[in-house]
Amino acid sequence: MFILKMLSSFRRRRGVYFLTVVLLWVGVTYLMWTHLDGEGSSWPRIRGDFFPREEYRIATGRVGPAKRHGDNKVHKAYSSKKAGVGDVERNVKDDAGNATVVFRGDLPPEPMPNEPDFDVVRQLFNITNAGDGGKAFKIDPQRLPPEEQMKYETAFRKNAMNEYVSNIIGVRRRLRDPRLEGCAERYSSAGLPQTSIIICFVNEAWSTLLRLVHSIHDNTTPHLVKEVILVDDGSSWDFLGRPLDVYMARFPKVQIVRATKGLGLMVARTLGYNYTTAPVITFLDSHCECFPGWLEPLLTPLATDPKVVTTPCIDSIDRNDFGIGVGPDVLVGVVEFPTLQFGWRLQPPREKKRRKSKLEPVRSPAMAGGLFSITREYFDLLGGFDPGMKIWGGENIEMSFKIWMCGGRIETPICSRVGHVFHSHSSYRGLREGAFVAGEANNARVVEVWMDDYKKYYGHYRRPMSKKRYQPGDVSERVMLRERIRCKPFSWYIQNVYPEVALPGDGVYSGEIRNEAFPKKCLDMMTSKEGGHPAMFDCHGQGGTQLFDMTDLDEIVSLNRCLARVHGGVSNYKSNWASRDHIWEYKDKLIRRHNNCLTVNATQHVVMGECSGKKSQQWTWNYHRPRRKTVLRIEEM
Ligand code: UD2
Ligand code: MN
Repeated sequence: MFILKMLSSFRRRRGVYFLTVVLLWVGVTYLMWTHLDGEGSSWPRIRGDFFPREEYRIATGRVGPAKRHGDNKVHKAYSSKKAGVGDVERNVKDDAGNATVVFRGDLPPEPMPNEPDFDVVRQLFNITNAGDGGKAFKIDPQRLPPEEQMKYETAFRKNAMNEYVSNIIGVRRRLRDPRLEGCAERYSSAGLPQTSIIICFVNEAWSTLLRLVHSIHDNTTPHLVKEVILVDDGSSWDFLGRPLDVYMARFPKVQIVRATKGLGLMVARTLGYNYTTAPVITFLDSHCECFPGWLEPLLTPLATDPKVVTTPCIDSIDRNDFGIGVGPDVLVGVVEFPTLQFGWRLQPPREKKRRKSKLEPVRSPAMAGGLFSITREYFDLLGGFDPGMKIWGGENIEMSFKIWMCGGRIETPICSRVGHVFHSHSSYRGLREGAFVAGEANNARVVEVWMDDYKKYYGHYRRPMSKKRYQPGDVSERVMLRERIRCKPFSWYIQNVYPEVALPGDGVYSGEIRNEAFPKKCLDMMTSKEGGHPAMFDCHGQGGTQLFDMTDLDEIVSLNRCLARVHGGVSNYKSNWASRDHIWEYKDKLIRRHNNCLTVNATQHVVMGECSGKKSQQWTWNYHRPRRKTVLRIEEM
């Protein structure tokens, strides 16, 4: 009875059911077409016209006038469509008061400034698959017609990199897999914590910024990324406003947070951080490209130890042709003295011995600062970035010191690779007045809070004439933070994390080096320019190029340059911790390597000569201290 009733009612409503089924089918097909790509990614399909073939670039539809940055409606909250965002909003701390979140619309991007005229460019160069795989794309700008040459030059000047070529390569390119053999098997995405990715930018070129976001989309296991937060730190370029919102609408995980005024990179990152919800935070500069498999190795150590901070291997994207040079596998990040600048070295013998295989992560005393993953737990414990720091510089050194001193460590899983454009200069320097002074003040804050009695090794602290370059401001809160979380002293850091350091004036042997045959003269590095030759010079007692330190690794260093034996002579080279040409023995006044001794010859040039013990081979230093037992020397390996 019941079934008969059902059947008759179905017959009556047949038309309605049929229509519903058809509509459903059309809807599902449409959704599948627009939202799934072939690989079953849960991220939306990217329009076909964004594939890295030449044709797509002219196919991008740009219709109607784009609104100018600033005309768009600005709201103080996210669209309610985003689940859970309300909670995040409520958690936002004070500095979020400087932020606005812009609703997305569907306006296409306006033509970019300095965009190449592809009809012209295509006739002159083969631009098909330009830059594909991460390859370089070179063009000779002399062959361009004058108006294109003008764009080429303007774009370079404004971005401190070759934006014109970057635009030809386009907003999306495939990248080869540069990882060492064994990397793919070593890491799995199962059981890893999710990360929020924070990318701060100020006046970044359209193509570099978008290529980064596309590379994240293309080369990341989707479920590992909770959200990607783009923080616009007060850009003034129109296309980074509404057109960027429109473009990013295709990535549901991308959120744009805009500072209403320039905050400087540390505060901007903190602002972005206040919008994150994942247990791990990953920071990237706005001109990076992520290689396949980059994220798992960064997250893996954090899953079991919340105090590990990981940084990828940073490969250099050439600012002229955008070729990504995959660098040596193992580089170690350090902080240089007396400048407190960041630098790279090869791994010292101690680290080489600790690592049991070539795939094992390498530990660094310091990190470059732009690209790293950290657990929310440790980031909070460390007090995040110092809110007293402005614009640019120093924050990476502060992070590095406190990560180690407060119980954690910095390591680079060498299977994680990310490209980064190293600019010819910082393009926002013009935009952010006082960037240079700010960097020095930031350094001074690091020195005051973290370096204890090692302060004196920072150049601007030591030299009274540069007092105005040492303006830490009020650091009391940061000092209290350090006490509260009971971080170790700086001497511990030097002894255990960075014992190979060359602190000017603190070497195993240190001071001026005089030669027995020329008692009024001092050994002088003469120049810090690489390849320069040391010479004998009147002693001036001012340190600088006449202050030499023998490190615990047995290098002889002045002004951050190592005395090196090259082609039978002596020159200065960037210290690297691994080259045997930089290693010396100092014994019985002779500075020697096997049977060759540092010698002043008849024409008073500093050369290498066979050791005989004659006066012109006898050298004396002013100071001597015991060796650090934590250093492993090349000879001891
Ligand atoms: C390095 C780091 C960078 C940062 C800096 C020291 C790498 C590869 N890069 O210099 O992340 O640690 O050393 O401070 O490790 N930005 C803002 N607001 C500003 C200034 C900059 O958002 O006021 C952005 C900028 O758009 C970029 C990022 O911050 O995405 C870093 O600036 P950079 O690329 O000029 O720094 P870089 O790579 O020379
Ligand atoms: Mn950068």
